[in-house]
Amino acid sequence: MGKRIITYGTFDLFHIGHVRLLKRLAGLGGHLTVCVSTDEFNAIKGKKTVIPFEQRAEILGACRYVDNVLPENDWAQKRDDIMREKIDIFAMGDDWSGKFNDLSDLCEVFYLPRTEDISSTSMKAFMEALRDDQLLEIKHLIETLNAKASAL
Ligand code: C2G
Repeated sequence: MGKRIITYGTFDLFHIGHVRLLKRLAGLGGHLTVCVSTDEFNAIKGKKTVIPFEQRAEILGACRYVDNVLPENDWAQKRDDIMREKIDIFAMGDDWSGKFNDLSDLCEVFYLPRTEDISSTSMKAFMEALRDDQLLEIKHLIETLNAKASAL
């Protein structure tokens, strides 16, 4: 019976950084629970997501490294979750390093290195940029067509 692990996050635009974290966490023990931030909680975190909670939770449930998916509704639920789920290890990416050490009376607390050069935020920015490029291309096309039309 391996150790029981728990982690928390938004997991918007599921990407390789998320996969690598979950794979490493699954390697630490025998059972991985992921608590996914609800849309309401993300509003509290000041995070705007692209993918709604139900789909983010379903995507995580389909991940081979994940055994259980729970909603994360607020900052304060971690202690109750750890006790109820009989968690041995709480782990997060190291952008949270030190932030949850108060949980160390309940379980081991680990922070794992983030995957560089990928984030939901950068993916959103890339998509926004693409949209601007496309708009610019359409604008030039319209100007060309207008120029041709007025030359007729
Ligand atoms: N992560 C990572 N590498 C990345 C991006 C994210 O390892 N390139 C990790 C983060 O460190 C985090 C997890 O993936 O452990 C989920 O990241 P987010 O969805 O950004 O989670 P966040 O919004 O930070 O929410 O109560 C804790 C919060 O809910 C964490």
